[in-house]
This record gives sequence, structure tokens and C-alpha cells, in this order.
Amino acid sequence: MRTRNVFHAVDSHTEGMPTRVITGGIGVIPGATMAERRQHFVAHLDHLRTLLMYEPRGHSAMSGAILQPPTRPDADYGVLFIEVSGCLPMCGHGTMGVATVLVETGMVTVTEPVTQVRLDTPAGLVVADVEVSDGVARRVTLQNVPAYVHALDQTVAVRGVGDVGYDLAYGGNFYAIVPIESVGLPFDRAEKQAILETGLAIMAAINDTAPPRHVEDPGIHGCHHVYFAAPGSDAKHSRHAMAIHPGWFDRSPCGTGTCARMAQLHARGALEVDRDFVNESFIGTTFVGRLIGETTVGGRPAVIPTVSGRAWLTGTAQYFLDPEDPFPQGFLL
Ligand code: PYC
Repeated sequence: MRTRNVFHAVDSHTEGMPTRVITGGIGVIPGATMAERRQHFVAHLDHLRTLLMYEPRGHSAMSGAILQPPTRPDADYGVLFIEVSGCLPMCGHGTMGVATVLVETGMVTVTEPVTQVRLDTPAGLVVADVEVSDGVARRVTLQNVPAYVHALDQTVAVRGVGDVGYDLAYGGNFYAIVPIESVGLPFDRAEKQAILETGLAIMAAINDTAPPRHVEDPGIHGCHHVYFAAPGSDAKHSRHAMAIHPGWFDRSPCGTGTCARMAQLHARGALEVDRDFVNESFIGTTFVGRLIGETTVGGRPAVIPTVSGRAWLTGTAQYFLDPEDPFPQGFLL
């Protein structure tokens, strides 16, 4: 065995979506905040993301999180979210995966019935309450960063599709929210290729004409997610297909997408504070969201969202990079 690096990982999935939690091997990323560390990582260390997410160690829908020491005194761990699509400011299913891994590997002091884990993410502090019984993490409820609507009732001309109406909301990432029937597609996994291609075309058109930028953090920008709402979805129960750049679907109900969807429904007067909202993924798994208050972000009306879901450990691994490996940065087919 020859390797320049050993990356320690605990693999998990959250309602179907993987989170490879990197517990060692990266070192401390330079930066005074997790947002600065994210910028540094993107500029200088992105090869580590592709090595750990792309084939042959990962796959085209791989997602993960790198644990770091926190940069703020009120957090237990810093977290950098990595995916095939890039380095996200925040990830809801990833937070549930990280919190479950921290509890079930004993990397935090575990108390029953609830262990609170405070995570320093590039988007801000995220607090995860993990329901624990018999040492097992049963469910994670996270309080996310504030979510807000960027714009309602927008229209964009999309190549090959025509004019598409959408709402755009932020829940830790930016989400274009589109009723799937409005683009002439059925909510059917058999049509996944057409749904994905349409989602990617919508993202490209939005980013060409009206790219969103976070009102307080200019480092968070661009639309890389399209929430295709299924017919019959409402503010109690919404089914969706989440198309993500560069070409995959979230298997989980997407935590940050759930928060963006709740902000949109709240702004439209359909979802009140303190009401449960069930968000269902393309594979039929669910998160339960709830708005617990209103606030402002950069002077805009915003909401404080919580999201609840389950994660399971799937294994542990040590990933190597042989000095003669012809794919030191992995590849995507
Ligand atoms: O759960 O927030 C989420 C997420 C973002 C991208 C994939 N999952």
C-alpha cells in the first residue's frame, strides 16, 4: 500500500442521500470564519473535494462534509459541505448526517433523550437537536439559518423550453421553485432525464439573466437547484424533484430546499408559523419542516426554519491516494 494521504471517513445516508463525513486527513483549513475557509477551500483545495466525491471513490450524486475545529466559541464543530456540485454554504441532509455521525461515534458528549450539536457552517450557526435512545440517534431536528424570498413571480426565457415562471428563495442555498406541470413534464421518475435537463436549462437561464446573491454574504450566489413541485403539492405536503447542478437529483427531501420552500409558501400567505410542513423527495422520503419565527435578513422579511429527518451510518473507510493513481482528482462520466 502506498499513499500520500489518508482520509478518514464515516459514511451515512439521510433519507436516502449520502453524506460522507470526513473526520480526519484534511487538516485545519485557513480562514477566520467557516465562510472564509469555504472560499480558501474552493480556491486552493478543491482537488480534495473532487478526490473524495467523484468516481472512483464517490459517484455522480455524492455528497459529504469535512469536519473542522469551529471558528466561533458557541459551536462544537466547524463543517464544510462538499458535493459533486461544489462546496455548499449549507446542507440540511448533510447536517443530519454529521449530527448522527457525531453522536453515534461518540465524537460529542451524548445525553439522552436529546443531544444538542452546534455546527459552525459557512452560512452561519446551525443547531441540531438529536433524539437519542439506547445510544442510537433516532431523528435530527435542525434550526437552520434564516430563509427568505429573493423574488416571486419571475419569468425567464429557457432555451428549448420557452418562458418559465418561477419563485426564487434562499434556505442556505438558492432555489428556483417551479410547478412541474408548467414546463409540460409529468412527475414521474421514468422522465428523470427530461426533468434534469429542463432543470439545468432553467438554472443556466437564471444565472445568465438574474443571478441571485445573498443580501448579507456576497460569497453566496447563483442558482444551482430547481425545485420541481408535483401537482397537488400544497403548504401541508409538497412532493418534488430537486434537480441539482451539474446533473443529479437530491435523494433526500433536501433540507435547505425545504427551508426555501417554506419561506416561499410563507411569503405567499400559505404557510403560517408553527405549522408542520411535510416535504417529500423524488424517492418518497420525507422531512418535516416548521417555521418557528419571523425575522429579517439584510432588511428583507425572513423566517426561522427547522427541519427534521433521520440518518443512518453505512460504514467507515480510509481513502488513499496512490502517488501513481492516474486520477488524483477523480473523474465524472
Ligand atoms: O439537504 O440541504 C440539503 C441538500 C442540498 C443539496 C443536497 N441536499
